[in-house]
Amino acid sequence: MRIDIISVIPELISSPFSSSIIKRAIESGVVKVHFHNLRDYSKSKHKKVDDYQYGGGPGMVLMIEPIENCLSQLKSKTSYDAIVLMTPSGKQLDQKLSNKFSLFKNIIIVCGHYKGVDQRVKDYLITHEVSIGNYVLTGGELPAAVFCDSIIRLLPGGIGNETSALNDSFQDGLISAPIYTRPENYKGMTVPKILLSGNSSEIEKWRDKKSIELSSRKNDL
Ligand code: 6GU
Repeated sequence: MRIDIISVIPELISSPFSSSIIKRAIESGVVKVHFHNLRDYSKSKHKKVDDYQYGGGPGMVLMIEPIENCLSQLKSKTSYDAIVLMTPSGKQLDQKLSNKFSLFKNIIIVCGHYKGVDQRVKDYLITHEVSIGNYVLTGGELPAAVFCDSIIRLLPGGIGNETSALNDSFQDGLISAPIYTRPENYKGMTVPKILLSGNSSEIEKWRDKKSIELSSRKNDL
């Protein structure tokens, strides 16, 4: 898979890609991530990428021109399955959306910033708008890193244990059951007996029951 990420602050987004599973996936060639600084695609003297909004109002708006320049340059060399804008008004990310994107070969992610982007970017250049939840962040960089992480860990060879991603919480719409490791008894806090029983069908039943309980209580504070 190839992911191109366009941002006004590319350094804000690159660090999550230099550690752990994501780093290994990149090193093994499972995914290639390219970062592009939007300012490099501005044709103006001062590398301007944003401007005031027509009709008045606070905040700066990302202009269409540098975004279009960057996209057309990328599209002239590679064919893309999706061009995503990270924006709080987009479709809320969930496991199903990550699964869908993990099947794509090449994608572009544009990070929104400031007040937002010129509507014509959404109307003419973008294929999907994605949000990571109902709260506002200062830019689309952290959301893009979250989105990429959730995609990359699903790629074959992108995660150590091949079956692990399929067993994740949410893959079946449920939270995984509680998990424990040694010691069996830590200062009086014990591991549920059933897990030590060796009875795999009973263990599976217990896990299913816990998983349903946890899922129904997930949003209780
Ligand atoms: Cl994608 N962008 C911003 N700026 N804020 C967000 C978001 C995206 N998703 C949730 N909040």
